[in-house]
This record gives sequence, structure tokens and C-alpha cells, in this order.
Amino acid sequence: MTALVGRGDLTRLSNVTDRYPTRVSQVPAFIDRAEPTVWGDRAGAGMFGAQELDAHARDGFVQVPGLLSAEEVAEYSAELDRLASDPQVRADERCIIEKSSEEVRSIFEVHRISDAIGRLVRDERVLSRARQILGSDVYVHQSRINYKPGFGGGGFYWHSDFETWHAEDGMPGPRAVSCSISLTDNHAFNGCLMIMPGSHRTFVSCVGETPEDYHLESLKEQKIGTPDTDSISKLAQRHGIAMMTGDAGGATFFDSNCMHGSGDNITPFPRSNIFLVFNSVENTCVQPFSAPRPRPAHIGSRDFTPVR
Ligand code: 6CS
Ligand code: FE
Repeated sequence: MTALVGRGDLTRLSNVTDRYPTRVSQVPAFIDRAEPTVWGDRAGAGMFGAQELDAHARDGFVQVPGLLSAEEVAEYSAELDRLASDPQVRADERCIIEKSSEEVRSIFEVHRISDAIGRLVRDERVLSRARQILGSDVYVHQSRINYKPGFGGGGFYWHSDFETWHAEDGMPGPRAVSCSISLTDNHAFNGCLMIMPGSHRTFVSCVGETPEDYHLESLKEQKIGTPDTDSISKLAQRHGIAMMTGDAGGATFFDSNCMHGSGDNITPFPRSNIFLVFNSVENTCVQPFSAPRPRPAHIGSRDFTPVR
């Protein structure tokens, strides 16, 4: 129990109240979200229309087919291949290798490694939409490429990203949005993203404690910070499960607190995406709410410079 006292101290030091306690008890709990999902002025501030913003507020996600053109998909796919086969990138701590194969699973902080992906972060098709949802200037909390090759690319168990970012990175509230841009066609059968629509309004307080240096394990397979099966069943019964299928070049914007996951990909059809996480500059990270220390900056940024 000593560890819990230490964690409380960290939170007090940062002078932020913890509305979303997690990984501090052996009993799971549902906590209603206090904050809005769409913070922005709806009219004409960006490329989302009012209906899309309404859908985002209601469901916690919105899909944008054809955000990238076919030529851009080809360019970015070549960039992903280049990065995954670069020995220097592979040897870097930003690169996560699959547990059960030698394949690249994710590469982090890709907007700093790759000029092309750096440009994407500032692209109006992405940035204006993130700003509209968050209603402020935004910065990049995390960027990554996820590769899910055919014949065994590994899935991600059910989780809320905000739960991890709150517990391990010190993100105070759920005022962040992820933009996942597909570089391959997403079918129902090749490990597409699954989201429970409307689940973003409920925070699931998870059981257990964050182990030391947990990111070294969780980015391959997350066990702490994933809800118990009873909580997942309740949410699934309440909300159902939507599959983010669609053609290459499409994007999904989704709220940081959506309950989501994806299965393994045992088909021959690979799946890869560029994943950009924007956080509001009014929600910058403090000390972790439930971990011994913040994760490395290439996983949860400590540089809050707004994207311009
Ligand atoms: O660690 C992260 O930031 C992200 N990755 C995992 C496996 N879970 C939480 C979050 O989506
Ligand atoms: Fe996630």
C-alpha cells in the first residue's frame, strides 16, 4: 500500500484533482465522463461539417473516407516499408517488435522520424479536424505506425487509450483525439479497429497496479489497464460493437476514451495505419496518476508546442 501513498503525493504535487482514478483498487468501477467530447465551435472552423461533429459527440468516432488520395496512399505505403526495413529504425527504442515473431509491430514518434508523416500532422485535412473537436490549439501527444502483416499480425485487447494516458502519462482529462489513417483496405476479417459506439462517455476504472517500466511489455501485449471481462460485457451489451471497415486512404477520428480493440490478422491481407494523437494545449500532461514515473517522451510527449 505504500506505493499508493506515493502516487497520491505525485497527484497532489501536480495540483490536479483526479476525477478518473484507475489502477488503485481491486474493484472495477464505471465513472461517468464529466467533459464534453466536441469542444469546438461548430461553424466553418475546419473540414468537419456539423453532422459529422454531432456524430462524433454521439458515437465517439467519425470516419472520413478518402482523406488521402490513391497517390498519397502509395507514397505513404512506400514510406512505411522504408521505415520498417531500415536497420537503424529497427534498432531504435521507438520500434516495437511482435512478441511471437520478428516482425515490426509499431514505430513511435514517426512524425519526427519521417518528414512525410511530419507534414501529415500539419495537413489541414487532419489538423483542422482535430482542432474543431478539441476546440483549441493542439499538440501531438503520440504518433505511431501500426503494422499488422498477414498471417499473424497481433491484435490489441479491449482498452480505452485515455485510461493509459491518464494513468501512465499524466493526461488530466479526456480531451484528446486520435486520427488513424489506413494505408490498406480494412475488412471485417483482417483485424480492423472495433469501437463500442457511445462508450466514450463511461470511464472504466481498471484494477491492478502499473508495474515499473510497464511500457516495455504493454506495447506488445497490454494486461494492466484493460478492463475486466464483466465491465467489457456490460459496455458491449449497452453499446454494441462497430467495425471500422473501409478503403485505404480513409481515416477514423476517435475520442481518447472510446472502448476499442482489434483482433489478430490471420488472413493474407496485411493491414497498416498511421496513428496520430492530438491533445488540447489546455489539457497538457502532469505527473502520472497511477504509475511510478512518466513513460518516455517518444511514447507520451512532454513537448506541448502547438502544431501550426
Ligand atoms: O500505450 C499507449 O499509449 C497505447 N497503446 C496501448 C497498447 N494501449 C493504450 C494506448 O492505446
Ligand atoms: Fe488504443
